Amino acid sequence: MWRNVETAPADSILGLTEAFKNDTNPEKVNLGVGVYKDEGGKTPVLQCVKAAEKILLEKEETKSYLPITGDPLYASEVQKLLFGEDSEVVSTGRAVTAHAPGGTGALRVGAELLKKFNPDAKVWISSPTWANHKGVFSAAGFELAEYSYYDAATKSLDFDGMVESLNKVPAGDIVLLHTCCHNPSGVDLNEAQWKNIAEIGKERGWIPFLDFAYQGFGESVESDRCGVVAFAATGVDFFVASSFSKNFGLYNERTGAITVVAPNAEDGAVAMSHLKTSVRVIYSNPPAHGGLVVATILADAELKKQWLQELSGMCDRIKEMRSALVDGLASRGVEGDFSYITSQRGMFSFSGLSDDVVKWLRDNRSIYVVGGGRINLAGLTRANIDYVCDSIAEALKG
Ligand code: PLP
Ligand code: TYF
Repeated sequence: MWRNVETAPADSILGLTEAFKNDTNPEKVNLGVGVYKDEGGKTPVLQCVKAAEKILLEKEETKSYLPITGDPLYASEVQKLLFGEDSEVVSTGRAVTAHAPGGTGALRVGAELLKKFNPDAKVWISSPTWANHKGVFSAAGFELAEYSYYDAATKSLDFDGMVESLNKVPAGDIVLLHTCCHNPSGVDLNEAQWKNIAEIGKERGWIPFLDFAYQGFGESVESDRCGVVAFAATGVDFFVASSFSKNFGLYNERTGAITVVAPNAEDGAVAMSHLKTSVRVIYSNPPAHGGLVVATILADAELKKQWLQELSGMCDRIKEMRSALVDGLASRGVEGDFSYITSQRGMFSFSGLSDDVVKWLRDNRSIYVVGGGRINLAGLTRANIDYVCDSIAEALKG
């Protein structure tokens, strides 16, 4: 069967991780894959997760199937986190939520549902975007188009270009938006800009699909949700794909959620019925553990407090590394203004490093950066920052 089939290309980011693992240089640094690392270079299990797991181990009585859409407590806690405890979206019941296997699973289930009822729509993605967005929506049968987002010249948001593009998106098409901590650029919209974009969406009649993979990694869980709140305020239909891989450190537990927001609870119930049908034929029902951990933490005031502290600890460490990188380059006399690195948010920064420099860093210093110059700031530590700054300074001297 496979004799005449060409080998598929490997995922470029995961391929970089493989190459890093095989590198024997003791000074090697992985600034590639989007995984949080602590000051010791480890991706830790959060203390609140350990505590919740202890409770679950004691309490667990069965491994029987969860409902198709997962644990109901998980769905309700996810909604409160997404929209805020007092949101009318939560109290009116016009949003429906299903546990999906990771943010990727949530995007794919949402895509299936949209394809069913909007088969001719195009999906508009930001230029640039996370590579797997193209993969997921193409796999669901959608044609893709790009809207302006990042301005490489100013290393900031091209808001005027974005507005111009989104004003031209036809009604019924789907617009995929990164709610915060844009991957790969680290460049986000502010609250006023979100309100503006939400109004355009309402006026033009396109369907917003919000990818929310980094809630709490920008500023706080509250301020990072301002895009979600802006779309909620318009009353239109929209979709949200949540991921708890990063903010709960539950990467391998495949913990995410797809939330469909409808104008009223009756429409929401119809959406939910079709969401169930889609899930049923893809994976039938979700894995339990990650969802139960998240629900246990969010429903318990003490554990939630602990989680928020740990989350802001991760966020603060990344911010510290952003400043250390900018200062380190300046103190080595590297030409150019790198201050944009401290204005970008989340785990990533488009560093502005060329592909030649990226290759030089890998070949000569065992520093792994994704092609295009995306740096995962969480890969930096106080122990490796000088080595990285020295290496970049040398690479840029040419
Ligand atoms: N969306 C974006 C923008 C991401 O960066 C990621 C992960 O890196 C995801 C979705 C998917 O996350 P998960 O690992 O939960 O599938
Ligand atoms: O670094 C990134 O952008 C992601 C990370 O199943 C990732 O590609 C890796 C594996 C995976 C999901 C996300």
